[in-house]
Amino acid sequence: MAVIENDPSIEAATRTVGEVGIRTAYRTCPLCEATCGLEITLKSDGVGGKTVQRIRGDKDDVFSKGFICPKGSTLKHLHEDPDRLRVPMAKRDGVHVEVTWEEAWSEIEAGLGGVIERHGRSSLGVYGGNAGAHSLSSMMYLRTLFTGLGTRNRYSASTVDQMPRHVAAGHIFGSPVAVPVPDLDRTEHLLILGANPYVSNGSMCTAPDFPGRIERIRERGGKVVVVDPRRSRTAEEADEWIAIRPGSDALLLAAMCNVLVVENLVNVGPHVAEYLNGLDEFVAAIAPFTPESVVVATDVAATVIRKLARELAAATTASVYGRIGTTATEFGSTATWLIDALNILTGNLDRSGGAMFAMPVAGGATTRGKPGSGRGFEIGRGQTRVSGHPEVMGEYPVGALAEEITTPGEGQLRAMITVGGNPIRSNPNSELLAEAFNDLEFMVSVDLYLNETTRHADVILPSPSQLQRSHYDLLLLQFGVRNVANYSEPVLPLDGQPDEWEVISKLTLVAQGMGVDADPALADHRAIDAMVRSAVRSEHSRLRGRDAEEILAELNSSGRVGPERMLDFMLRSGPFGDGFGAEPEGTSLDDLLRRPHGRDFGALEPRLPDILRTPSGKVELAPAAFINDLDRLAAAVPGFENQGLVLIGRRHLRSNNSWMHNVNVLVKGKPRCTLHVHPDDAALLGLTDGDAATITSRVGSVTAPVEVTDSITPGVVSLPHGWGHNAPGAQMRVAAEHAGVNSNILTDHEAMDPLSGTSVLNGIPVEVAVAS
Ligand SMILES: Nc1nc2c(c(=O)[nH]1)N[C@H]1C(S)=C(S)[C@@H](COP(=O)(O)OP(=O)(O)OC[C@H]3O[C@@H](n4cnc5c(=O)[nH]c(N)nc54)[C@H](O)[C@@H]3O)O[C@H]1N2
Ligand SMILES: Nc1nc2c(c(=O)[nH]1)N[C@H]1C(S)=C(S)[C@@H](COP(=O)(O)OP(=O)(O)OC[C@H]3O[C@@H](n4cnc5c(=O)[nH]c(N)nc54)[C@H](O)[C@@H]3O)O[C@H]1N2
Ligand code: SF4
Ligand SMILES: [Mo]
Repeated sequence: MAVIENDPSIEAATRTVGEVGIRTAYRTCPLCEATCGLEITLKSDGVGGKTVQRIRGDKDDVFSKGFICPKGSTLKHLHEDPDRLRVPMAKRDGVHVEVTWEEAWSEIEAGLGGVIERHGRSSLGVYGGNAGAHSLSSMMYLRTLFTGLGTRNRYSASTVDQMPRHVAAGHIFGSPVAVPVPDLDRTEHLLILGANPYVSNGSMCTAPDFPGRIERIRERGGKVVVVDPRRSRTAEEADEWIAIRPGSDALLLAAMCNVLVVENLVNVGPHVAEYLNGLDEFVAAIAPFTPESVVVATDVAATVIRKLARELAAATTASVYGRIGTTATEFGSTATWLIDALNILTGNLDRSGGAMFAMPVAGGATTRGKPGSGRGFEIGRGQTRVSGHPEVMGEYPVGALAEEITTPGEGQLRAMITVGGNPIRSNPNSELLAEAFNDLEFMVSVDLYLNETTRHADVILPSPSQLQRSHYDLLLLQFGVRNVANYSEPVLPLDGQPDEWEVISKLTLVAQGMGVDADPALADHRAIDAMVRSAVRSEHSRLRGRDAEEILAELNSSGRVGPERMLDFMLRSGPFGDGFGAEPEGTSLDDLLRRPHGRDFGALEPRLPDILRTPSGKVELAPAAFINDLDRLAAAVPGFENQGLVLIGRRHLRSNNSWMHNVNVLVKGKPRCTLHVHPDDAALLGLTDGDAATITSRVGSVTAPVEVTDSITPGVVSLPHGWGHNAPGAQMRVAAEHAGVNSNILTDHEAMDPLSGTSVLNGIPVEVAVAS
């Protein structure tokens, strides 16, 4: 990052206040999807070293305006955590020891090379974790790794998360990233299903201070309704909480659509009607789903279902929003389609106060290519070897990963690479997966820690800490509730460690067989060259017909390389960019460096029809995939009726999936990994608060302390995921003292939404008993 530090405009991003050696830096928090601006006070020791003194919300941040959660200030703790890896680790006789980068790369070359030689490239697998969505390096270079490996065996946390959201967007709008987000700042009615933004701070809807934005809906006389099997923090703050049986949201949503049709409340509006396909087919398909037909399955009264639909139709503007409680379920994709359908049928798609599309400042799939139509979306361009699960967005379901490793035959996975993920805690039936990982011939991880997953790796390559890296939310700002751009430069120096993009790039080159001396800079030069040349050739690019050499020369004149150079290109060629001279007021990396609090490009604006990439150039309301799935949905109704106890997940504000439990200020206090049980169920099961209960599912069993609470519906129990930090050989000392149990011992790798390959993490049949 030396190049960046020599840039004179850098000084604009930092200011020296009062006392000599104290400096304030501004950066976006990369920990969750809220993209909060942080104000970081740094103290230099006079001999080149810097320490973080304080981190608080940046009140001048154009998007977050000072909002911050308790995790944001712990970037300091993460950086200083003695357990965080700073040098590569290699396994010697089953124990990880520190090695030099040279040793690490040689071992990787020999290990991966050996597997490729013995079994071919189809024996390589790769898993990209959630941390990649929050890292500029990963966003820029992981795709090259994925393709460079020459294997189709790609897996990611998307199939334990938001893949149904992409599948719905893909079929309806033609692009899997054409994701409508609730226009939080202008809506008068917000219906939330299976999301708890007071705790998660929002997901697939980038909105710093989501809670404040919800409060303002109510302040301006609007209404907020939450559908959740738990009276979550968000439900508590809402006007209304509707308890629902886990996994049954698609039925509720179908019945709401049915009510709109039957009661003549459908009003698509002229703007969307012009581009709408499939309304008649949709209406016919939804006809059997009367409110009465779903009451027993959903546990929601028919009167309530009618009221939910009528209120949605009557609101001046409204938006329906669903998250993990709707996606990581058996009908995740179909439920997400029905959420979009409700927004369409009530005239709320693509209008102010409804469900709108962001215009990403750095561009993205929805700003590139021909506007208004495209090739559309398909899945199944490949199948998993063992069970024939279809490919979705270039990857396979994580539920299939273990069997792909353990089942012998042509194409059996023999080596794995994980980047920024902890699948041994986050994936279903993670014990089975752990056993499978033991069976691998070679494994490499890129991570910050020696944890439950990376302890299986032969070599672990550390990424620098969040504060040592630059940042731009390339992915999350595609789902923003405003069009915003914010670039953060590294706050602390790399201390001799390679940057994350260099690690990922070099790993790609070594895996490609280019040798340990391969220079990531060369690959980086080639990549930017290809990007620029393709843009000047593209019929639909702003740079069409421009001189590629001239643009490359201009990019290079800054001296930037790596993610910064690519980001500069994306910003300048993006929808708000300076177009390399065409639009002097437009943005660029230099522009953002002069604006350490970010640049706001305003509220969302309608994007139909340009955002569409369907072959028809229409919004497809009745894609065959979903219409056909309604039979499966109807057939599931009796199963809900005779259901025993089911398990769902939950999150805590002071936690972040599996990996921030080594920060003492976040984990101290009452244990959080508890089983929530309703008082009626507790009485039936003979459990009292604080007892240890054994929870058993088809695939596994864990014992956790019970927390009796009426915030959960009878018949449902809840355990958070990401715990169980007692794995031998892991090196997370604080986390080990607050180990908790791993809820994914209970989730079933075979249970998935067939349309997206997403695992069912909510609504797991379990038995609960007093621990013996
Ligand atoms: N039962 C159940 N299971 C779930 C869920 C649930 O609700 N219930 N939620 C699912 C969801 S939504 C998700 S996204 C997944 C997450 O699944 P994963 O992505 O597999 O797991 P995380 O816990 O997010 O682990 C992140 C990993 O990245 C590392 N890391 C952190 N920062 C960086 C970085 O900057 N660079 C690199 N290279 N590594 C870094 C951490 O040390 C950790 O090992 O879990 C899923 N699992
Ligand atoms: N503090 C914190 N913030 C996070 C994370 C974290 O671990 N901790 N993880 C981040 C990640 S990776 C993600 S993907 C997001 C997730 O963001 P959210 O989806 O908002 O996350 P959750 O808090 O798990 O909320 C899901 C809600 O769905 C409910 N639910 C469970 N099953 C069902 C069901 O069948 N139907 C309905 N209607 N509701 C159901 C649960 O009770 C829960 O309240 O959060 C992100 N932010
Ligand atoms: S909500 Fe918390 S963790 Fe998420 S970006 Fe903001 S400060 Fe960071
Ligand atoms: Mo997630």
